[in-house]
Amino acid sequence: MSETQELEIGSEVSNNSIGDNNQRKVALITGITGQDGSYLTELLLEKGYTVHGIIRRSSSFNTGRIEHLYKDPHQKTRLLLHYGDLTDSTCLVHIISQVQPTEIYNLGAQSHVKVSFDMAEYTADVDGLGTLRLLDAIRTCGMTKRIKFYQASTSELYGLVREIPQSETTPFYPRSPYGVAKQYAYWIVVNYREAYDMFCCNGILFNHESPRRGQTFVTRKVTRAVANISLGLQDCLFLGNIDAKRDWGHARDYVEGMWRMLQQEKCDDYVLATGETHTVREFVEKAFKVVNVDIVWEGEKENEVGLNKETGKVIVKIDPKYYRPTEVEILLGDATKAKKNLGWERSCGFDQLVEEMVKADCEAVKKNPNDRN
Ligand code: NDP
Ligand code: GDR
Repeated sequence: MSETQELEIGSEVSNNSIGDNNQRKVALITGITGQDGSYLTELLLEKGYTVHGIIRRSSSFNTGRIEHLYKDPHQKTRLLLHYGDLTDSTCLVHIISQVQPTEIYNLGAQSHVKVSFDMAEYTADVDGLGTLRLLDAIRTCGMTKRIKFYQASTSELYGLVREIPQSETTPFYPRSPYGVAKQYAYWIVVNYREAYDMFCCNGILFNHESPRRGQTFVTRKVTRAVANISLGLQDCLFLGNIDAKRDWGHARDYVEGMWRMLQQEKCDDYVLATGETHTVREFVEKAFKVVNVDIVWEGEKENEVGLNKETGKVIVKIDPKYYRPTEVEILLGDATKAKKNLGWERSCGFDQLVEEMVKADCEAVKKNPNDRN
């Protein structure tokens, strides 16, 4: 990325007349370097948007997921990046006033549930107050009636199960500092919608994965380990609670749902989910099956292990260090409202998702065994 990108962005905006807001398609994405940010950027560029992203200053490159979309800002480009952070209100005001977006997607977050127990205050600051800062930046810029706002809400709000499946009307009971911070963000979005008549949506998204998923989330940790083990580069995969159940979809489907929420006449909150739930254990079995390894389980609880059925070698072990102080045992979403109002449905099934992720990791490991993306 170029040091001069902000200058380029400034000139992009001044060259464009703001004109009729209905004709302009300018998106601002926080969290553009993350899994969802990268898929959403692809989608919006395909739809003719100019996309601005906020990236954090980092001592190493953190733009790997959008590298394929990025062009030197000295050339004509519709993807422009700005340094900023959700903990820095001034930069948010500055970027919004410069970019004059028509849509903002707030995907930036400390998004790891387990890490939120170690960094509770920071998680609250970024995931909770960060959302407030962004909404207030819109107000400060006098753009409450000109910007549609998407908030990355989460099925982690449901936490301790009160109802299965979970829908927009299920009561919240978050079980982690991350979930609690996201609950603050959820309600501040609702409050600003009601108080200032802003177009703000909460997308209550259930887990969604892809080959671009961070490697410390369970699905990608598993698929990367399966690739490594099958290629003789790792002996064993260590996991925490393998009986947790999740409703896993593909990230590409979910970013389409985010965009659809902002294309409606009326703003509202929506669940996006597949309506299927699977244990981590099933995910592990399916993933090893893709490389033709059958697993048999032996032992109980912390002493449980997964053996390669053919060789008898232990390839999965439980390590309690990955347990969470409070766990979300089961998530299963009901996306009926999204289907009815947005015409949204997932297109990728569980088996297809697992296969795509394992195959992508096998390819990636063969190319570069040390790659951490
Ligand atoms: P990722 O962890 O892949 O990406 C998070 C993004 O947020 C990264 O771009 C990261 O930047 C950025 N970020 C982190 N801290 C800050 C900060 N202080 N200021 C600005 N940006 C910051 O998450 P996903 O793409 O998977 O998820 C996107 C959003 O959706 C998140 O808010 C997440 O909580 C939420 N969500 C995700 C679900 C899922 O299953 N994936 C389900 C439901 C909700 P960097 O690259 O520099 O770290
Ligand atoms: P989650 O995703 O907490 O649901 O949050 P994660 O993949 O981290 O965990 C899913 C389940 O797997 C269990 N688990 C392990 N998890 C991790 N990370 N590592 C392990 O070794 C391991 N072993 C078992 C967990 O205990 C859990 O039950 C994700 C994030 O993307 C959030 O930002 C998002 O809001 C929610 O999904 C919906």
